[in-house]
Amino acid sequence: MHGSAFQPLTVETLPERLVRVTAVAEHVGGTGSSWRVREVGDGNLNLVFIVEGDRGAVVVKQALPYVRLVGDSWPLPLKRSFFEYHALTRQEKRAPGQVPAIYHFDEQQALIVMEYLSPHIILRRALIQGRQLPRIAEDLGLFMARTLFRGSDLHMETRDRKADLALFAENVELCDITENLVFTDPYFSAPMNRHTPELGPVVAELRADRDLKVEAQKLKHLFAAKAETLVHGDLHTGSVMVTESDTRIIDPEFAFYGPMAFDVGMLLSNYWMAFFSQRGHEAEGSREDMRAYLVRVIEETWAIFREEFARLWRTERRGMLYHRSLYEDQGDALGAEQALNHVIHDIWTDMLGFAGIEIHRRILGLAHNADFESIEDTKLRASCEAAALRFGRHIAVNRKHISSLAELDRLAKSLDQGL
Ligand code: SR1
Ligand code: MG
Repeated sequence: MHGSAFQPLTVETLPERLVRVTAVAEHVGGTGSSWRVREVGDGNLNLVFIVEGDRGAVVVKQALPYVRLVGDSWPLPLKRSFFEYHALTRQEKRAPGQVPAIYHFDEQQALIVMEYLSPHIILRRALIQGRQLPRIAEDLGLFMARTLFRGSDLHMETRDRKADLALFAENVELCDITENLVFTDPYFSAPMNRHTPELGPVVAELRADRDLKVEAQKLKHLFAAKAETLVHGDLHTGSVMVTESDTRIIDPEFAFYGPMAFDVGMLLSNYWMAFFSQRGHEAEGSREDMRAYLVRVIEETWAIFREEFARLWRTERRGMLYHRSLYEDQGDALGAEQALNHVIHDIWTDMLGFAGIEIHRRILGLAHNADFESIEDTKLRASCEAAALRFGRHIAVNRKHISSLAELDRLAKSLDQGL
């Protein structure tokens, strides 16, 4: 099938079309006719198949020329598969073992054949079920520090970084989705928006909030202009697969050169949304433990991120930024520490802004989170969402004046209790 025009796969056509791809046949084993194929894609954009045979299994992810969630009225370039492939290969180098192994990439067919992660499940589903995964804070804190630091001018040869900046700069349409769906649409009645009906008054309040709208646009400006590192670009809890002992990060098709704080803010905001949704999942018992767990995960993720970032700063800072000739080489290690504190402080401040805006778009925009959507009682759902919206507004607008997560833990708890 190499070199032929793009054709979407189906459960029926996949064996015949992939059986001659050595990497697939080797991992799956047997003949194509004995393969068991399921389509399991539940994301917003792509087809995802699990292919099982005598020897093993693989995942086949194929882009479609449109947004799956909306249909062919919203075309989307197949090239997102190319960006995903190149992001995965870089992430594997920068944070070894934390992304699925890639077995085969076909640019024309926009498909990636990769490791089948089993018995992993999507982190978002695990959190909705009330499962407390012991590894996520450490694994994701390390993943973010390593990929964000090592993809930047703090670490890379600037020629290589600029080449990657140019490569990923073409991921225009996926950035456009984020620019509109995350930073703009939630703040006016954009045609594809939707929200839980009982939220009407809160939504009107937020859309009339001048300070919030200014902040959202400042954050959009940062997102578009701060080409700092190769970000994952869509690092929510639906982009993470987990078991008790393993954490893998998937789906970096939104990757581009953007601000480090974007990935960190998106991930933490999804934990905060999981926190605010717990009240809607208490039919089978209190989720108090789960809320305490999520607060710990947020604190530990940030602490691990900071520590690992600082370690890399001290040991792998060999790019053109904050060059050692200005600090350590002059015996001024303290100067390097001072600069590090400034960099971390900027990430902290911007992370809070991105987190607040991400919460808003998941409740007011097109693409919602199952954490809230799976709460059937719309009155209860709206009360969880309203608390999250208020929290998001607070952290986005006041981000320069928030100094600790402890302060935010208290705020989250009191908003959740309707205080
Ligand atoms: C139209 S795509 C909607 C959302 O799905 C992806 O996972 C991204 O988060 C995007 O914003
Ligand atoms: Mg995705």
